Amino acid sequence: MLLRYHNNPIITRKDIPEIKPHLVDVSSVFNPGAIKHNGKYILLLRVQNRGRETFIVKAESEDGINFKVDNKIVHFSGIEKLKEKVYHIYDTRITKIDNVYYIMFAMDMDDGCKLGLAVTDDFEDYKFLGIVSRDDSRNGVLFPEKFNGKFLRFERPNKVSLKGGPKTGNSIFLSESTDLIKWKYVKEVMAGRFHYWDELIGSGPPPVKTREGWLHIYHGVATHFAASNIYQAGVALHDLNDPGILIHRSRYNILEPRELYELVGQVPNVCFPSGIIVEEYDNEGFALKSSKVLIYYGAADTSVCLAYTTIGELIDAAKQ
Ligand code: BMA
Repeated sequence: MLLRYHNNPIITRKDIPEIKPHLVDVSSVFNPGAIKHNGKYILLLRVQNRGRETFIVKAESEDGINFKVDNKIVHFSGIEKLKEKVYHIYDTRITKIDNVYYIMFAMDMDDGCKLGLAVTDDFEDYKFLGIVSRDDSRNGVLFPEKFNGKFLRFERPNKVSLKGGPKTGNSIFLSESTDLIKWKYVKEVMAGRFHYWDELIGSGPPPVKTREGWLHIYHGVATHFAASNIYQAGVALHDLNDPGILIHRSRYNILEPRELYELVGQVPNVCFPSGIIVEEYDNEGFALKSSKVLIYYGAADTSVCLAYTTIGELIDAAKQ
């Protein structure tokens, strides 16, 4: 359903400049957060070196396709003050609220994976705001506006353990906060569909406001009785006033590993959508049905890819 860019992948390990001492001859680049800032397309890339250490690096583009990767590593200032050890920061999701950009990410710590939050207004200086989940959780995505004075997010508590693997999850929760730091669960909004394409699930990019509801792209994992984990993308629509209400959810995935760069790599069979850029909104802030949509995804935990669609097509897919 999504249309792949014909020259995928758009960013590979070869596009990452040498940033000594950490990034030399890197292994992979994938799962980027995405947003438009001052007319430019910005990606926050997840880059892994041969020590399996993870770094976030910014890339910038005029057209959303040809990206120039920065020659410095993003530093979330203040994070160095944490007493706990942070092993990895990864899978950034970017949301603009009131003219600043919030970046939510996963943090691998000794007591599991936590959600972390940082803020920037220029993609030059980033401030770490804190660890923002008590439980083991991943795939935190902020809504771009407040609801009755409260911030909302979807997140995916990690409560399921795959054989031999880390904790993962099969349900997405809505959570709320007044200060962005302390969060509480409101309710479970979506559960994995056992035996189908989305047995385990987690949000993809942050939700998009449309006239028909909040458009929510998510990833689903088919586990094939532990034989193989296939990561695909799907789409759902949630009530505009109460995103805890799921209105529609795609029966079929909208993107699945088919191309060689998705089927083969450091982790095979992965399409992991993490960034979305919607080109046109109306003057009340709703994405236009006719608007072009760019979806950035990690392919096989190895490279960054791009796929196109429109808001109208995503809505139709959610209703199928
Ligand atoms: C998930 C996350 C993603 C990754 C995917 C496939 O659990 O760790 O970052 O892309 O697995 O390995």
